[in-house]
Amino acid sequence: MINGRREWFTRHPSNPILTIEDWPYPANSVFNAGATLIGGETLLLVRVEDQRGMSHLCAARSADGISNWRIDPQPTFPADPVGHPEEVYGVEDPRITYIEELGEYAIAYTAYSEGGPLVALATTKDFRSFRRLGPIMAPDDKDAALFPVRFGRRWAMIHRPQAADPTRDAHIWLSFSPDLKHWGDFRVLLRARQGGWWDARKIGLSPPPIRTPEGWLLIYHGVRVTAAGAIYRLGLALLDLNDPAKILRRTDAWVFGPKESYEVQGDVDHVVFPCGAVLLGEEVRLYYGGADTCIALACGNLGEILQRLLELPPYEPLGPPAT
Ligand code: BMA
Repeated sequence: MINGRREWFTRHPSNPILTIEDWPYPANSVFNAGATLIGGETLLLVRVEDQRGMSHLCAARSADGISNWRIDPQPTFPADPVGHPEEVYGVEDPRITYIEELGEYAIAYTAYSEGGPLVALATTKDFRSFRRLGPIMAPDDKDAALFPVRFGRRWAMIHRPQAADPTRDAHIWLSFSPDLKHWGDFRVLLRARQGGWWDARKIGLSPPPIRTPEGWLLIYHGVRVTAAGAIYRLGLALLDLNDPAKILRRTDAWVFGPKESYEVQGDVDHVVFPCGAVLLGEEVRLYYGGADTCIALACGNLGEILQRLLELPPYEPLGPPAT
């Protein structure tokens, strides 16, 4: 209990579970890792920021998902600015979805292009060799992940476009594709709130949507801009299992926010930023970047989370703000 409130996610006592001290080669920071299960192990595809300020991805594997990480001795997925000019300033924030129909993992990641961050896609079977599909959303767009199944005949993806005009709000969008490469039928899925809300003006998907018997569990981040800088916290939504455009529930209060020293102080203070979650039985394991500097783990119970969400009143859509 915190302030009379039951916690949705509990921090692991060995946090932070990975820091730059663990890295086999020099770099600045490790954070915002994608996560998945492969060969009975947990694999994190870690965002590593090098000492020039640009990021690449590096795989870390562990039998228990907490300790004894085996980290690739070199970048696993370095940016390829020659073959893929959209990666000129690096690759960031991967979200991994296992697609059973293809027998492959799809990685939606941010490619930092000359025109700004955009969404790029790659697939892999083993996190050793990768096939790049290239950019799938124009800049600025990030915080993307695929659903693991088709709806009808189409793949679906969540992402977060952002207008160059900073006075415009950044909402979470849903889009569809017949072939994973060509995307369309764009629509706003979840709106940022307004005014003093913790998730006012700018929100984005955190880990990929999690399939549950009650619907798709969405863990998203909201950004509160204060006089001292931004605060990144997390909220939850539940989407209809057959129609992901339909929102069933959304929490009002945030469910997780920066509190511990490794979340409050780092390269970017007051940030919790998960890009990956794995489901081990009923346990939801949330792997998150702390203050853009380290990787930490928080766990929640899926049954309890769903029960608490279903106790909330049905979702009432937020209209566009009155002008
Ligand atoms: C967001 C993303 C994340 C980062 C966060 C806090 O816009 O770029 O990669 O963790 O800001 O700096």
